[in-house]
Amino acid sequence: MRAIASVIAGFGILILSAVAAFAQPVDGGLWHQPAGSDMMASIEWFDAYTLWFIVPITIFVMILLLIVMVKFNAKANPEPSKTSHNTFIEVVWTVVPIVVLIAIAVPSFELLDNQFDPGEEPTVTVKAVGQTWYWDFEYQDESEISFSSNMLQEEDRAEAGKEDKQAYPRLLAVDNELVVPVGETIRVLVTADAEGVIHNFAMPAFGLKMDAIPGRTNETWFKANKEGIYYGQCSELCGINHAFMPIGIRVVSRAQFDAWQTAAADDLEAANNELVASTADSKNLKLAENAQSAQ
Ligand SMILES: [Cu+2]
Repeated sequence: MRAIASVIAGFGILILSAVAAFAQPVDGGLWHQPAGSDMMASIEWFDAYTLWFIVPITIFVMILLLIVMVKFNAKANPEPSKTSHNTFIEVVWTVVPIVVLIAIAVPSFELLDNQFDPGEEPTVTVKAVGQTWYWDFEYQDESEISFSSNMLQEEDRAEAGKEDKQAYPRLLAVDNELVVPVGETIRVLVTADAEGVIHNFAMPAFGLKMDAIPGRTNETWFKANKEGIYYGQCSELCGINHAFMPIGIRVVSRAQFDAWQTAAADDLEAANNELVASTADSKNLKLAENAQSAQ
């Protein structure tokens, strides 16, 4: 009963967090986080699509096994059949798997290809460098903004204006989020400190996961559908503080992004504080809208 209750609660939180656009893991969550990009929506579609093959095949094989166990055990069937060939069955069990594999391979390769090629020129390019144990972000444009992003310490919450634990969850919130504009293609160059170890830059809501390897630059991209704060974590076991190097991406409007970039070139902390304050306002607004529509 408690398990069921926690699953239901998990869905509740999932829906709530989708409304407030803070993508993060939830207690008792069973499924993917709500998709924050078309790429993630495609991955979810592919996940459901393959289940249409996996589930019937599993049930079919189980039924065959049960028939064999019941009908053809030594007791029920003491005189075994001496059949060694059956052309029809052999054709069927060759052709059907080929058809199934093609039906899975075609959308799978398409998805894989899309993950490497956004199909349009990115408007923002950011380099993400895995350090032991935090992330460095460097904007590859004339703003030349670069900063480190460390996990938010509990004692720094008040000063950072990040007391809201839904928007800034423990162990996921960071001091400086990566800021990007909504609805635009963001190129991410992923690497790791040359003296360091392998990390992985991952953002579940965007269907994003890329190894950060010292001495090598991997390229990936994402396009966020909705403004909000999205959380991911280093996803390659990298040492003692592996669990404490979260990734926070703040998706804002183009106007907010331009204002932030101009301000951040001078004073990153002031520019970030501005965004923290504006998100608090828009969140209150959203909650107010929900309360109204519930009435
Ligand atoms: Cu790690």
